[in-house]
Amino acid sequence: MSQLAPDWWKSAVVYQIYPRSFADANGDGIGDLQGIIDRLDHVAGLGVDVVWLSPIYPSPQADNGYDVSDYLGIDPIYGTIEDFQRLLREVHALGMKLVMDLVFNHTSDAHPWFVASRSGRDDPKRDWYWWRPPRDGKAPGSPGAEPTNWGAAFSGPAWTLDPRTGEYYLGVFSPRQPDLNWENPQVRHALYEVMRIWLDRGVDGFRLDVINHVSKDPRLPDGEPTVLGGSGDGSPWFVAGPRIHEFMQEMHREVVAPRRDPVLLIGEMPGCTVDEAARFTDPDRHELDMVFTFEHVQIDHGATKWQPGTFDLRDLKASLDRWQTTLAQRGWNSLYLNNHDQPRAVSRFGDDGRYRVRSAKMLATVLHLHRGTPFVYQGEELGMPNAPLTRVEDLVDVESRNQVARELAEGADPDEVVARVGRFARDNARTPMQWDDSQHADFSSTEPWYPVLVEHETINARHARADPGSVYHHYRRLIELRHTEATVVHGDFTMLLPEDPDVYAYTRRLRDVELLVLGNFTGETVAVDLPLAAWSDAELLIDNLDVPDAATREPDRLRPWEARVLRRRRTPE
Ligand code: TEU
Ligand code: CA
Repeated sequence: MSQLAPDWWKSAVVYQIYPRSFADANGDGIGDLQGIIDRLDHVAGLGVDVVWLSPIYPSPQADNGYDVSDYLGIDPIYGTIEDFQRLLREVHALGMKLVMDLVFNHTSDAHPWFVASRSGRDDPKRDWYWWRPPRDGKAPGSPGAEPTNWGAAFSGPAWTLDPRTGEYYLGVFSPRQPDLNWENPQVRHALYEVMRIWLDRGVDGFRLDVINHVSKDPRLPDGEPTVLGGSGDGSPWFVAGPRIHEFMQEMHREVVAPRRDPVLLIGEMPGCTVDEAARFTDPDRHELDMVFTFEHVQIDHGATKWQPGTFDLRDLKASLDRWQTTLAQRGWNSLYLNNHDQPRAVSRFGDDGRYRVRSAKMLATVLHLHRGTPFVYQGEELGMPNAPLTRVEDLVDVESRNQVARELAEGADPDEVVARVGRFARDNARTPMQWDDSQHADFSSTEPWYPVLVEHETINARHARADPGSVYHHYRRLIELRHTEATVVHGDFTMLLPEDPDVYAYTRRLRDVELLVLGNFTGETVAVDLPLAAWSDAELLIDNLDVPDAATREPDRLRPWEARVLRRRRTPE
């Protein structure tokens, strides 16, 4: 029997490493496993419990590794399997766990499985992917011959003609990422074997990339035409498709149930509703432990992420409250505002200018005191801001690059397109980690694959760790609070002031302890419309004011970007 409680992850904090941009030890300008090993003290110093590695498998890098050509290998740009085993030993020696990122909705088009599948209609692996003849007997390649009208996430049609066999294959993200056919049990069992092998190598769990996309409606119906015209929205036919829960329960039964130790399963689920998440994370259903949701990171999008939208704190509160409330009794939340696919939160929701440090701490405080497992994305603990995306060539990610190309082909103005697409471009969060104020921020000894932010001269890990008032040490204190105050992990959640456009306020309660969490999401001093007199004898657990401002703190007003967590004991009702 394992010493670990099955739900050990409820009091854990996860740190996400995007290996390409973390640390380059061999001087080729690209992050690698030895670089991670060299910097693990930075990660462990936060007190995090789990390290999640974005993909490090062999890949043509069409989507920076989310296009896998060998699920069991290590891409030479990151190192060798021996480097990986060393990294795993170091992570475990520091008392942390390691979670791998499995991309099971699709492989790379260079994966041997797909190479075989496309070689001929009679190949034994033909049915490992989604192949269909041209629609309605049309000539292959003729307009409208694609089997459905679906668009791909990274632009263009979701179906690609393979001239050799005159049939189309499905890639809901891109032609370089053909979707695996989970209707085929051979595919599912091959993937479960990949999981078993990584578990036998000693890893502690998996982040499952777009795992709610793996069950498609086999009828493959057309989607409603999207705002972009032409292509249809196929997502109703593959987001949480007809067999998704059957597949997740089978995965759990085949891979997790037989293991002695718990296996952490985090499902990334674009488009997942809170009711679906309740089903995926209900422990009695034996599917997943938690899901990565997208609802709260789409509230400031327009009709799409490429159309201008506005941020309203009330929308963020409504979304997070919905997820906290629905999953309160059964299921579990992941908590994040940053990752490799999102702009930097301090630029998006905070102030990356005058109040960068304070607003980064406020965002972290408000997020980490929710009920759920917090995720810290590399650089977030330094308060790293967005990248300066001012030229077309600054947008190198496949998603943003394709969007810009499509709009320029339609005659759009380059400066306008770059400014608008750059707002939510994934490139924002993929600038190299900033270790010190030297030329390449000590990320690499040579020109990095992507430019280091000029701010690295003042925003870097060396400065942060030496400064008790840094964002880094604030994250360390928040993580310590999660490990010491049971109310943070197990307390209930009550949103306050849902209609207040400036202040985020909620309570957490467990038996006789009550926490009040306050965050000012503006650059102005604001009144808190709550009966705070009742909290006058409460203990200040954590805040983000520097000493002078703290000395003049006002009980019922919050300074610009101020965060405040109070704790009091109360007689349970
Ligand atoms: O992302 C899933 C996904 O849908 C996001 O790409 C999202 O659509 C967009 O980027 C943010 O709005 C996962 C990985 O995290 C991402 O890096 C991969 O590109 C994608 O799947 C395909 O594997
Ligand atoms: Ca390297």
